[in-house]
Amino acid sequence: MKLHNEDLTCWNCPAIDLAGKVDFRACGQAVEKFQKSLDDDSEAYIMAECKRRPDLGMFDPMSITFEECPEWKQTPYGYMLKDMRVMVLGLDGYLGWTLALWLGALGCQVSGMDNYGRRDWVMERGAHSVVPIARMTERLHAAREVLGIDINFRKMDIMNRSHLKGFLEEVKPEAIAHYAEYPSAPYSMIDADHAISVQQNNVLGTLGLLFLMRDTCPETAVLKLGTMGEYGTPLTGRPLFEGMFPADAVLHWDDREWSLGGELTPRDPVSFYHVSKVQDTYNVYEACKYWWLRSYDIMQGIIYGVHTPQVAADPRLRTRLDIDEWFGTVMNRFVAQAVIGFPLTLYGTGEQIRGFIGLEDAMQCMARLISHPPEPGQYDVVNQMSGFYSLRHLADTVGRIASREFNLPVTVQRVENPRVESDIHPFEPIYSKLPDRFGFEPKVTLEDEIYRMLELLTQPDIKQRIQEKKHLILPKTWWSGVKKVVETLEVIEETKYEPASTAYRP
Ligand code: USQ
Repeated sequence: MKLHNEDLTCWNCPAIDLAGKVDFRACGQAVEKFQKSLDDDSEAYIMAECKRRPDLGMFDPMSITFEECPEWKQTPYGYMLKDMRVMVLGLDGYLGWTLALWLGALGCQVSGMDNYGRRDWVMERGAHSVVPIARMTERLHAAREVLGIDINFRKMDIMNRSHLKGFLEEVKPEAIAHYAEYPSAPYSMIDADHAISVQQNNVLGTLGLLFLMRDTCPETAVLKLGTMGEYGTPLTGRPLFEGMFPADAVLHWDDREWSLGGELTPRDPVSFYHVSKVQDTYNVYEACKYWWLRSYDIMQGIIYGVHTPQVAADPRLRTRLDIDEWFGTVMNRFVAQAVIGFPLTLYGTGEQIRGFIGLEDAMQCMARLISHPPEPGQYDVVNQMSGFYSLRHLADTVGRIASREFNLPVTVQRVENPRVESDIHPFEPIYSKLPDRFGFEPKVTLEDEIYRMLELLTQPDIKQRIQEKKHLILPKTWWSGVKKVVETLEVIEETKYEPASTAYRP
């Protein structure tokens, strides 16, 4: 079967060395020359060297494909550079830790940094990860002992540019996965101090990183985690395209027409956290334009789950799972609530629709994107999700599996919605790029992952940790600034599901 990236050439490869040979970073004319070389047989074309194969000398970067190059080897997710050096920023988080192990298992040389911010912010709110996580030294030790993965980790803050610069120069990453941001909308809405630290860290941290990449590793691709929430939920029902309008989109006004093809689509973020992600979008977009950096801006749907083969290999390798109102995402919260018999908290009508993706599928997408680097100067956007559902559907699915398979009685409650968001809205996300261009096929169904989460969270020690933080489940953070706990609007009576005739197993 044809691999999604086999026809890419050294032009996309991060091992290419263009510095000094193509001065397109400073001068738009070189772009023209390059275009010309693609269009006709004129003498103007780009020559490059390979950092991994200096023996090639100067060569035409379009002349060797990934399939032909011995530095690229086959993996389940496409050709991947041998021992590819991938740096994970925010390596201690829910996604960062999981990705580090996933890439290590694929044979990448993984490095990464973290300031342990997530541990601190969660502790500041009086919460904890209900899946206990080991200290970093123990995690690294277990990764080596259990999986044979050596991770080059540094404790570091993304805002400390001189430290990060030194690390980038030392590692010379061939791809960067950037998760080193605050991930929470409610946290950013607590008060001015929280909103400011979220925007400072997210926006300025990313901006600083872009400058460092320009100066230390301009051929490296950055996979920047954005969010589907950047688009909001436009009430017109306009499709949520993948970052940019498709080529045939047209603006029609006053009997005139203009092409919108390739322009960034409107953003309508839904919290100060989501605003920080929109600001990142523009900063990354500009950096690709000014300096020919390469980036995939990943508009990820709401993530859920606890399972990958690596994090499940040993209790010390597990990734964190938050269920409090600030750091718990809706699915993770519903499953934890079901485990302790807490009525599932639907905000407002519960008819809100969102895109979702399971942890393991998100990791698959990241591996595919890393193996398929953008071209120099290419800023591209993917909507990373495997399906979309109403929150009520999610609550119902959790209820069904929890009661049928785990004999847990489940009640659902509608509570006042502390957020400013549309309760009832159209939703048409477009998410075809990952399947069409990068070969992504979701592997984990909603039901499978809910089942696996229930298996883990019903373990007595974890259940006990959920119980301990039960008082942090009902939200207190109102977008309006009001200070009170939400009230229950309606209790939807216990949903009874007969036990399945045969046990459900993913
Ligand atoms: N919600 C409930 N009950 C709950 C918690 C949330 O009904 O107990 C509702 C919210 O009102 C919202 C939806 O569920 O309509 C999603 O809320 P969430 O807290 O799961 O997710 P959100 O705040 O949107 O943010 C999360 C991540 C963020 C990521 C985003 C993807 O925290 O990092 O960017 O999901 S997305 O929503 O697609 O933008």
